[in-house]
Amino acid sequence: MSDRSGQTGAQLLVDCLALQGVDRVFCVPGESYIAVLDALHDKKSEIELIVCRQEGGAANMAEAHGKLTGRPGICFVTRGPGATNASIGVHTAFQDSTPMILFIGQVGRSFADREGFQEVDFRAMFAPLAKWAAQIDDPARVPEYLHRAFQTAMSGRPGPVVLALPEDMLSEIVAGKVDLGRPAAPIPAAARPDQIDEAMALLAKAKRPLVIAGGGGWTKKAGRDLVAFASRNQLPVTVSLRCQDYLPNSEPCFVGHFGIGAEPSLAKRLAEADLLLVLGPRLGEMTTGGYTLLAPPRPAGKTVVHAHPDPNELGRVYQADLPISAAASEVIATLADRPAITDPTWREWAMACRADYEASLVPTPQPGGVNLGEVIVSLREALPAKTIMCSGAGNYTGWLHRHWPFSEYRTQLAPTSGAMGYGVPAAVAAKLACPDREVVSISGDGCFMMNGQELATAAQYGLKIIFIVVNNGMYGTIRMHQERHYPARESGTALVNPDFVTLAKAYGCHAERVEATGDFAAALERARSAGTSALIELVTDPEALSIRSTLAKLRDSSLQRQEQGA
Ligand SMILES: Cc1ncc(C[n+]2csc(CCOP(=O)(O)OP(=O)(O)O)c2C)c(N)n1
Ligand SMILES: [Mg+2]
Repeated sequence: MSDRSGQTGAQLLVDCLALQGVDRVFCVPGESYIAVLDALHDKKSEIELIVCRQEGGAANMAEAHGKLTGRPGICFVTRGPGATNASIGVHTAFQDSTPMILFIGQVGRSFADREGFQEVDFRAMFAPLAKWAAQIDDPARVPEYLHRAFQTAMSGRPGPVVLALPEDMLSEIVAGKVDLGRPAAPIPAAARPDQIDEAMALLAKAKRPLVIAGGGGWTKKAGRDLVAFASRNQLPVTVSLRCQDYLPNSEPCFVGHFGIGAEPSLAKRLAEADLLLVLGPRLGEMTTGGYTLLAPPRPAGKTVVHAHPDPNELGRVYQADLPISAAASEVIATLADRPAITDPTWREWAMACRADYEASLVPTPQPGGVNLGEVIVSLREALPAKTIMCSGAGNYTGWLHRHWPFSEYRTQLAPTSGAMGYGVPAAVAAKLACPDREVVSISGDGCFMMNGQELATAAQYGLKIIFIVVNNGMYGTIRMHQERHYPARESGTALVNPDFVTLAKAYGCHAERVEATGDFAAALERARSAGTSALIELVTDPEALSIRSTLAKLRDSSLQRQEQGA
């Protein structure tokens, strides 16, 4: 209840959220923070409260909101069980460099450290998962913590912040008028001009340069600047895992992405390149083929220019010839202003890289009635280029990543963290943030069941999303690893699924099952014209194990290898 002689910690907190421009928060309620829910009741016209069905769903939605908007996605959950459920979204925000703030209701201060009901030390629990994890013990300091949380989430390498809120702190009244502080804003971190000179000088000496873009803090302008810089210098541009929407894939400079298991042709180009211009990504396990395509610390025969916003990342694994501690967007803007290199020697190399990429776009034959590659081609023929594609983790994503040409920044919502269960909640967050855009969620049968309950959230808020479930009756990715290492010994990867069509109908969706590629386009049209969300179940053959191999082929080659004692 509000007290006109002062404000509660919870009211201050909600006022600070409004000051920071927050217009939507995601939650699963808990008795530990009902004072915040009450304060939100007074701010309904400014801040929309989205109530979810599981904290994993809520945290993923907040993470997706942060990805989409560049401002921290906000999630409220309760102590122990709520926070542990929500931790998946914090991990994804950390790995994906997404601004996000998770608020956790906590036991009252007078119970602290007694292992009160559901009490966990969240500073310790989230220490390796968040950029900053703290607890607000004094309601008068709420504005200070909130400002720092927003600033931290967006500055340098963006990421998640976790703030624990003791229950009694939230209801304590702070007398008098409290200064709520300033709205936070990312602080630009630019490169020194001489570093840009040096980068251009190194580039001028190269024969086979390759740009790798990615990482957090990207912007639409960064994509435009990158296209301008790369086109002017005829440079081939790749992107790191699930950063495919950083520049329009139709641009001739775009030559593919380092997915989980990069296209062999792209891996070969990485091996052949003599200069890497790394603009934003970390050069992590996925981009480097498990640190084999690029051997740390100084890949032989390669000059490495590495721009990253966090100086702690530079030199961590790879010791670049030219490390630049600056935001990729700033570095690219400056590079784009420099005069073009005259007569670059790598023209043919760049064209060959693009030709490799274009060849990979053509769907290959697949066993079974539904060819997922051709389904993605149907999607791209039917849907607007600005459709937001949301996915989680699993082999099914291989076809999406390969055959959907991303058109502009933030048409892709997918976890670099490789977390399953992301595609459904991300689509809910995307449709809420962008009601005029079409939103498609693609999940495997395994992935879908991890957060499929958020179909109820989509229904509750009247959202019209297309959910595609690729049902191969297994945790296919793990089955693939099994067949590679322990052939013909399936264990723990087969799934008996519910009837997805009936399940979706129970959530109020239009729903259909598709068992032949040729039936998909018409099913998609019916789904798009339905008045509600729609689910299309694609029944795929477990033999269609990945974009590159059938189950039988992989098993046979593994058995053969075993026989040869390799
Ligand atoms: C939350 C989470 N749990 C487990 C894993 C390990 N994992 C990666 S892919 C995968 C199977 C995905 O299955 P499905 O969604 O059906 O896609 P498929 O590989 O069959 O196409 C599993 C279990 C993970 N990445 N994330
Ligand atoms: Mg599956």
